[in-house]
Amino acid sequence: MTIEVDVLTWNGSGRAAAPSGASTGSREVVSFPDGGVDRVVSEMEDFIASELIGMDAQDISTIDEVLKEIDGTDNLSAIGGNTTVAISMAVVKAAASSYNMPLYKYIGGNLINELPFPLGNMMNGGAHAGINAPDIQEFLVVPVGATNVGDAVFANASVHKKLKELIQTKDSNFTGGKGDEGGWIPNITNDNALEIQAQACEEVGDELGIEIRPSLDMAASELWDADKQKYVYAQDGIERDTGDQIDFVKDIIETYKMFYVEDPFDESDFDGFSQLTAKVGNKCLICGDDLFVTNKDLLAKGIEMNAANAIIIKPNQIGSLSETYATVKLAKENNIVPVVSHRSGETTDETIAHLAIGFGSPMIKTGAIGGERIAKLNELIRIEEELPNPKMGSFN
Ligand code: 2PG
Ligand code: MG
Repeated sequence: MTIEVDVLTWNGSGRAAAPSGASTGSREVVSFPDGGVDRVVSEMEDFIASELIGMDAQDISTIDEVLKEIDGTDNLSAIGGNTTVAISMAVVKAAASSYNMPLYKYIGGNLINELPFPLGNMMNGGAHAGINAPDIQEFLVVPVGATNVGDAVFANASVHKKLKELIQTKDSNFTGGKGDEGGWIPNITNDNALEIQAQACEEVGDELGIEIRPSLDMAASELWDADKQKYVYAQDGIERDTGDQIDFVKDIIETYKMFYVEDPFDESDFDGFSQLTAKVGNKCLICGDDLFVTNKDLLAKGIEMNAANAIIIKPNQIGSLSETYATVKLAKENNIVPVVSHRSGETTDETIAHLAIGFGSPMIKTGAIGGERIAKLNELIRIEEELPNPKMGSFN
């Protein structure tokens, strides 16, 4: 279920819809109140709208504050973070449209010209797939050698296609099934998946003449068993304590030259993150998603502990665009790479493509295949076409 919001100004309009997650972090704001979308729409719409009508769409921080006051809870559980974030995004889009400006320019300024590398989802496991799939949630790739977004998007789609053939060589029963984000769901071990992921990157990279690097979202909170104090890899029949997990992830990063690894530890294990980042943070992006949930205070803790060098940015984890921006700003001030991201449950809303560019995020995580993912990728390509002097973002 989702909610779509329309905001009108006297000379403009904005529309935005909220996404939803399957492997959510426990410290995210609450998506919807009891009663869900229906309750928000039937009981709250008039009330919320009547508070906002007449406010200045340019003043997003005040509007976001008012939404929090209307809600009145710490975690937006009264009206829902998906409600507030959809309003917040629609307001900013309406403000941009009132100036006759695209959203990315309204946020990032007239001189903005850097585009994000798309982090493409190739194979799914864990909470984004069914039983018998790998335990690791997302096998991803980044076409780091691409010189434009169009080529980058094509490279990701090509790896996805190549992987179908490679999966068939390992899993003779493979039916072509896909997971929540359009990645294939193979019935193979984590090791086999890592091997064919690397092979596909190399083969397609050679064919296209573009360096493509493998990456992962381990979504390790989903693997963590608090009673056992172990990460449980059901597909492989292996359990790892935190020390084993550090060695395991470090080994994967080194063996496969991973470009990016997200959530290699449970969402409460800042210390595990710090230890891994100290060991391999100079050669791989170690990214916190459930760890930070786009929350500035949690990021501040992570910065203090050197827990990560990248952060996933999902506006609906925190419930407003102004707080999302505050987190991005803190990340950039501290050389933490902000990676604007979709959710597993997406709509065709293309707002995050504009946010990634406007925020100066060098990477966007928005899948590779499927209409709701392509909506964002196509928007990036359109923006690239309209920029006078586009170039790919940089990770420094
Ligand atoms: C993640 C996301 C998106 P979800 O874990 O990073 O890939 O999944 O939206 O289910 O949290
Ligand atoms: Mg994640």
